[in-house]
Amino acid sequence: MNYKNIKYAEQNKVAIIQLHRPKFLNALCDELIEELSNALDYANSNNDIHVVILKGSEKAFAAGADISEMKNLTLLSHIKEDFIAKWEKISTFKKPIIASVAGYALGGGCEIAMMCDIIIAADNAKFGQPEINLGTIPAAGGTQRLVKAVGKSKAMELVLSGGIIDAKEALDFGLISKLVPLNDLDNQTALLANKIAKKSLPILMLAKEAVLKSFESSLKEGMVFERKLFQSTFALEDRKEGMEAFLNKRPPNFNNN
Ligand code: DAK
Repeated sequence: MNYKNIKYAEQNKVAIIQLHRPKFLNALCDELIEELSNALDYANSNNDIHVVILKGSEKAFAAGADISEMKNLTLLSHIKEDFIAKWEKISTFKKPIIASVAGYALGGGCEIAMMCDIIIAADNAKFGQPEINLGTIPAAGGTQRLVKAVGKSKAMELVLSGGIIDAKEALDFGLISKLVPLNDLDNQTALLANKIAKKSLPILMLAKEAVLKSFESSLKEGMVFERKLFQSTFALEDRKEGMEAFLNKRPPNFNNN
């Protein structure tokens, strides 16, 4: 695969996608988003891949959508082409995806991190939705997912002021799951990814689907959905294997069946 703006690697059952546009702090140009979307399709099609890590550089996860590309867009061009479809490849990806964030995660960068299932951040990470400073507003979930992650007041503060928070504040508000020293970020992300990758792929995907359902449903609907997915795990060999392995005091040998 020949990518210009990202790097793709596989290690065991983990795909690592690195945003790689260092001159522009990984600003998310159309070509990068297209490549990212293709890499996710590839990771999805490979049944040996159980987990994806999305990362940037030490200085920037991504400093937002590419402002030089955006500046000439018009209302008509937005109406003619719905740019969000390719971005949503991340939020609709069915396998677990971990954002490993160092440096700036601003605007669209913060939004794609929030589209991932888990965010692990280095101590130099900075999060924000500075679109207001550019005379616009977030467009890839920044006004929606941020509220669910940090609550209304903090989300309003960030969206209305364009302010930036550091990793400690992001941890305090629940935007990220773990804060680690920069030099330990890759290691800590890999540890978690490898732990998840050992599980059964279909069960992982069902578990992810069940958790995501909570964003769109009442508790009652979510509970019904969870129960249906729980019941469906009983159609899988891996469910049988998991329980047998426990009772026989041995590690499970999942085969994705
Ligand atoms: N776009 C384009 N270029 C960028 C960029 C960006 N977002 N961020 C940085 N760069 C470029 C800079 O222009 C500079 O290029 P040269 O001047 O060297 O050619 C280079 O990267 C290095 O940046 P700086 O010199 O500015 O570096 P500093 O360390 O001084 O500052 C900074 C770092 C991150 C604080 C600063 O670069 C900055 O404020 N960047 C902009 C952050 C920002 O406003 N981000 C939000 C962009 S709006 C949508 C989906 C999503 C979105 C919109 C629509 N649809 C699906 C419809 C998202 C919108 C956004 O993200």
